Amino acid sequence: TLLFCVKAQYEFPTEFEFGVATASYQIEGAWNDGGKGENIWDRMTHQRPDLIDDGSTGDHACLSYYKTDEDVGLLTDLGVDFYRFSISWSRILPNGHANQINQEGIDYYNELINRLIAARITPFVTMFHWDLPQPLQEIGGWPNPFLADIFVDYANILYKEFGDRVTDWITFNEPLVICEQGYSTAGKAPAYTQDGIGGYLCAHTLLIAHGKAYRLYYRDYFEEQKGRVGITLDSRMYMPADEESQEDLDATERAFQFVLGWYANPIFSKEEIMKSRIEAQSQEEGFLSSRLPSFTDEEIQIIRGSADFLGLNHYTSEYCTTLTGSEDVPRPSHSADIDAFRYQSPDWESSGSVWLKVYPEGLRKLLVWIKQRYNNPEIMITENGFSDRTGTLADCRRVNYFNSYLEQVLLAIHEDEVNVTRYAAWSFMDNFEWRRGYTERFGIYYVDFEDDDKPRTPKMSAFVFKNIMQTRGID
Ligand code: PNW
Repeated sequence: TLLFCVKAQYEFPTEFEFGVATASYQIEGAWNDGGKGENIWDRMTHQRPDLIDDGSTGDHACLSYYKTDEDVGLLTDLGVDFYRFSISWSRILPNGHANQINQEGIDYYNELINRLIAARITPFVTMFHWDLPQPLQEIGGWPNPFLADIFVDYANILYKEFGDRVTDWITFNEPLVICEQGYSTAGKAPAYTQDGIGGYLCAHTLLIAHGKAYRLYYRDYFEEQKGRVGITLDSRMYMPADEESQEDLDATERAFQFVLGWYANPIFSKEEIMKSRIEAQSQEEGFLSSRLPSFTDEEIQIIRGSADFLGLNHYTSEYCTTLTGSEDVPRPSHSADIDAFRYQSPDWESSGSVWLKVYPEGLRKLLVWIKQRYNNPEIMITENGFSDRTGTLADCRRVNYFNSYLEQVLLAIHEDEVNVTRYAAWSFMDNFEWRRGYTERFGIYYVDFEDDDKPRTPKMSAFVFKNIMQTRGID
């Protein structure tokens, strides 16, 4: 593959910060060590290896639980401003509840946080990146509204234990994936298939949990800790198949509203377009009330405005048009509620993941869309990255991906005046890619999973990323 020679005309502002991202279950390993309890990914990978492409588990993953020193050393070499990682709920609270705190888990994250700070790297902490304690699944998982308060108890412990040094918090990573894939389409643990119902109940609890965790911070911690709390949402850029077609424009709008708007509207705006559509669909389907639960006035007040920044995970884009009717869309379902046909251009470069096609301009367009629709919030790009299946160290295609997407970030900052302040590459290192196991690699460091010690080696993209951070430009 040839390297494009991109020389961007703009530079990243001095305050703009760079980092890399990971998630606990994807890298830590030590699944039953250090007093950790079982979570839903432990359970699913152990009981249903058929659901994982290579039948693998995150039991050992990158062994990051044992490599705090080494990993912070690599981050120091790389020269990142921050490190985005997630905390394993079951490592802190083995049974999910706050009655039993696992001190070894607290010690592990204290060590990581302290070493990061000593290396002048800001810890950027996600409270929940999909690894729900199994006992909380046994009581229904996120569709159970009581999980909101159980989550807030967990968040409280994190603020109390780590908040003197951690000032940048993300409550949830990608509620859309947690709810849609976890409870509706079986794409992620716990792999339930209550499409059109489970996902909406899950989202209802998550939004309340997020809002309450945010309010708790400002009630009990902000004065002393002076930090900020946000949420990370994932979205593709949605574009009309034909810009002249009102039907395609409407389909695009519905896709945005049901993916990004589902979570962003209650927090960042007052729009509530999903309500009327799901109400109407539900009625047609013979339900006695809407499949979308509604919030009380009090809950609306808690959720509205409950984020200091919008974390954005973005990888790829899609065109939208109307369904022809011949597609096999089940009812009820989130897809039928959206009522749009979404597809990717065959001209876009492919990757190691079927869903990930390269369209760099999509990132700039999405940033502008968010700026316009949500009143110019502070946006932190909390994930963006490219997969392959080989793990080659000469990862030119990943280098091209970062160069071209980051160039679009520069254009968004300088030409569109979008308030984007951080960028995190997904991922720091190759890791357990959920249902794809170890078959797809996103790392800028290669991990040899065949070797029991899981050694890391920088890929070309690590050197290029380091250069971008140092020079503040793309060359
Ligand atoms: C992210 N999309 O999810 C997850 O946060 C990571 O844990 C994961 O390893 C990474 O993707 C790579 O798969 C995504 O809509 C959610 O295109 C949504 C999208 C992509 C990735």
